[in-house]
Amino acid sequence: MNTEKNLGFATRQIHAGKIANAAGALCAPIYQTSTFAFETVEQGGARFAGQEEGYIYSRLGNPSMAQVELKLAALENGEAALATASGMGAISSALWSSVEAGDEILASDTLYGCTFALLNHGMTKFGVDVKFIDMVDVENLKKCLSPKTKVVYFETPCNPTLKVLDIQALANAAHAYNPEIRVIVDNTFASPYLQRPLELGADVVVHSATKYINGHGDVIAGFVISTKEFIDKCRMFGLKDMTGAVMSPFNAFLIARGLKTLDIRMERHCANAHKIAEFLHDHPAVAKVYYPGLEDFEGYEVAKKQMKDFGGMMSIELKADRAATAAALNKLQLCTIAVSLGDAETLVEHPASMTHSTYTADELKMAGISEGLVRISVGLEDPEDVIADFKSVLDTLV
Ligand code: 3LM
Repeated sequence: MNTEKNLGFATRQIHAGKIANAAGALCAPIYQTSTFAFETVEQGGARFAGQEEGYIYSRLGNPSMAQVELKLAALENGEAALATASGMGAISSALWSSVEAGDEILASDTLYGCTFALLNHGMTKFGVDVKFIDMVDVENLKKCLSPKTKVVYFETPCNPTLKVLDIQALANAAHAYNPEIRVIVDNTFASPYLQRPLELGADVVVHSATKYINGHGDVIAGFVISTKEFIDKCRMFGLKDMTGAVMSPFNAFLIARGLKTLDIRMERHCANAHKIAEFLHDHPAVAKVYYPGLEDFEGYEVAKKQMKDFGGMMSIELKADRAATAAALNKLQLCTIAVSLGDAETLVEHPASMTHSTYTADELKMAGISEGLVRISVGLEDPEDVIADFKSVLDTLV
């Protein structure tokens, strides 16, 4: 489909990337194949040499993955996209395609735990310098930019404190210093329905499609979205040679299916989260609610400016100590204690001991992740039922 730019978001999430199939199946078939037949030896050689379009081998491309790549490019308003086996596969394929020994990455001080581990424990082993900075104040970024800086990397809202970073201001600052700096934004918490970093000046978007993009808690997957030039590099080097983190055709099928309802799921996640955040905000057992949609939250104004709505993620700190908090949460009946996010089920987890256990105690402090922080991925249930579940356990703490 080549008129995608003129179509609305809902239409694109359903129709973009449609590929023709011989039987006329409404839902694209699953191309469950590792390799593709060449008509001749010459044709195979021409495809390897890039002289002829066409599939070669599923680590390099496959129609099932191509369909969802076109969808993600259309939804994020990028030229092209690359499907990967996981969010970490997307992040590592993009980063290994961007830096080499001696280069520097400036990264936000609050990141998903494994992204932090990749940067802090992984890439530094191979001669890449990584500095973690608080990017709420753009001046902090400006002070750290240097001729060695090749990548500026951040999430917004950040996992797990929901810190909101000003994408346009950060991208402008990086590009004013050096237009070649690649600004990479992890858009997992917002999804392209709520926020599109490329439209705000970022160069690359990465996603854990395990979350809202798929939305049903049954897939691990990721995407990189950017210019065609960078995506070609990620595909033919970052993915093909460095990580090998290839999405499976079946997961591509599930993502195409999940994407059909992305907008309506996000609207419900946001509406539910708002009600739950307001309830928690007013509950006497709760010390603080971290939700960008609350007017007294630090990131409210920037979130309002760059997001369509405030998302389905929040964190809370309770007044009780860690043991009492855990004992109370263990009594939740409807909400599930689990990591991951963006699913139909409301999921509750403890970042310090789970998603962010890759941080040391000092690193947690630096990132503003307190020992007692509890993260909630608000699901699609009736919000009254989720509120009643929280009320029944929180009331025991007052
Ligand atoms: C989590 N997060 O519960 P995968 N970027 C962001 C993420 O939140 C994640 C990734 C990338 C969680 C996973 S913890 C073991 C479970 C902002 C994942 C990585 O590789 O698809 O898991 O995405 O916060």
